[in-house]
Amino acid sequence: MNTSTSTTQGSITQGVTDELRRWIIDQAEAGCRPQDVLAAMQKSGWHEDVAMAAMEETLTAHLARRQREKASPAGPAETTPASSAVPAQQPVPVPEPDLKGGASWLEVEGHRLSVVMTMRQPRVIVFGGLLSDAECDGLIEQARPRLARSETVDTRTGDSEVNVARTSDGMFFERGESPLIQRIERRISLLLGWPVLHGEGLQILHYRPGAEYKPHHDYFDPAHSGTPRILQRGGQRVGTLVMYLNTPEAGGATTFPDVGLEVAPVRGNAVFFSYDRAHPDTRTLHGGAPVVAGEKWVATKWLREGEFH
Ligand code: PD2
Ligand code: ZN
Repeated sequence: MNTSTSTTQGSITQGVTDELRRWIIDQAEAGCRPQDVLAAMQKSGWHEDVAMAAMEETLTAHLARRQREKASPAGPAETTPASSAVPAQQPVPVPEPDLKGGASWLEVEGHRLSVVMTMRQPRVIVFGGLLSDAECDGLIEQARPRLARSETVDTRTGDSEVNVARTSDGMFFERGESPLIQRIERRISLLLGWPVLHGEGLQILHYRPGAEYKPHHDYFDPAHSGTPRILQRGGQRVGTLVMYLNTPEAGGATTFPDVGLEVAPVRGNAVFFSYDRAHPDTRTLHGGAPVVAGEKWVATKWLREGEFH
């Protein structure tokens, strides 16, 4: 007979059997994505909250066990890293513009833009003139009255929180919320070959002198317990497009420390990068360098694997 290993009186995972815990570990070690494991559990009748808690509890305990085994000389020989409890990272399709023939210009529905720079690993592309001056001004104007101190997603809980690593003000537009937003989202979708519905709402950030965005990855860390909840809304992020809405007097470059790349913020230009796995090996660590003089406005479009809802 299977018995519950949960000892906390009243825990929501009390009904979770050892057999199910073993199955969760097997799925993780086989490389299944957390959202797929969660979906399978829900399909077989587990309530979402219970399934999520069971996954978190099981994988956290499994990781701790492996770490203890590794630390103890008497324990079994460790052949795989402790992080193997986290699903292995399988590459997934990512957004990518059609640059065949080494195009240095592209036209999207009559809007002409330039390809300023491309890099393979990490995949980074800088576009010139992605937005017109009027579009940059329009976004700033619509965002300004709605700015608040920027929040980032707390990957332990899946909630938003004010983050000291980001000293800008920010806001999110709803997807398609105005004709201007619709036009820009359609252009991005056609440019990158990625459905509008897979995009998060546009985020606007406003940096004052001294403000910065410390280096980070835009994908959600699979090792964090809140990640499965975040991934339910369209899966992982697989690409980022940062569009510059003005040109700061000095500073404010978007930096890629792993490869020593700095992209100067120039009004209307944009930097795109993609990541086919939620892993630092993608070398997509990036940050917003401190603004030295003037201010910096950007619009960010994050692209998910699936439909974002
Ligand atoms: O404003 C930037 O340059 C920047 C840097 C890093 C924006 C983001 N990340 C982002 O919005 O994810
Ligand atoms: Zn970022």
